[in-house]
Amino acid sequence: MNRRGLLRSGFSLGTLGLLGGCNLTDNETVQEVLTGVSRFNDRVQAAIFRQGALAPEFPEAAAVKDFRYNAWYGPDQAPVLSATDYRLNLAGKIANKQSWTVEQLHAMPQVSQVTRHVCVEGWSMIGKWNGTPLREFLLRVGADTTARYVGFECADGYYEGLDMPTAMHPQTLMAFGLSDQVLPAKYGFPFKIRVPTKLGFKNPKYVTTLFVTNQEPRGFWTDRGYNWFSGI
Ligand SMILES: Nc1nc2c(c(=O)[nH]1)N[C@H]1C(S)=C(S)[C@@H](COP(=O)(O)O)O[C@H]1N2
Ligand SMILES: [Mo]
Repeated sequence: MNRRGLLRSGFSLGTLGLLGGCNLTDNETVQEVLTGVSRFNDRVQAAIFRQGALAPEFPEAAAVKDFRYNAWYGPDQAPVLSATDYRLNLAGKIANKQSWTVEQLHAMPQVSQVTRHVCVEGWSMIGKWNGTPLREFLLRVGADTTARYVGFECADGYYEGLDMPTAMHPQTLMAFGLSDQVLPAKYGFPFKIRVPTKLGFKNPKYVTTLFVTNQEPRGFWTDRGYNWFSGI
């Protein structure tokens, strides 16, 4: 049995075993037990995180030009941030908390990446993103990279967090471009955190605040029942 299969069966057997001992009509108890198992699952996944394992990259021709949009509201409601007034706010365990303009962000060295975005809702798509490795940015602003997490707040009220190994992962980008164009508003202008080793919902768009912390940041969809770790 491979590791995934083992985890899966451990999960379901453990869940059944735990549920056997409580009143199955008591919805809240069931929910609490399941949430507890899910949190345990997060810790197991973090423990087996293969440091440095890379998400597959694809030839440029595999990237779609018309990328799919997703959020809990339509593309017309997506926040449109001003290229001149926007500021990225920094908070928490960061030495230089001066805010950043779009111009300053765009001036950082950039790389490109053709990777697959996988949404938990059951679709995936290969896209090409341009951006700066988040790692470079964190080092530039003097982030305490011995802290455990990096958290994000977004212009639409969305929020997410990454464990530090994922934030420092070479493929985790502050993506400023999609399909060789400046990242359009609905895809996250001025940037989206592109994390090819994680599910789509751990890729926050239109980020307005970045913070470094030892307390696990909440996640918009994690608060609604999905696993916090959600990746490799
Ligand atoms: N700020 C913000 N970021 C977000 C979301 C959102 O609703 N708001 N949705 C997430 C989900 S579930 C997915 S699949 C991707 C979709 O990104 P795309 O519109 O670039 O395809 O953004 C993620 N980041
Ligand atoms: Mo998603």
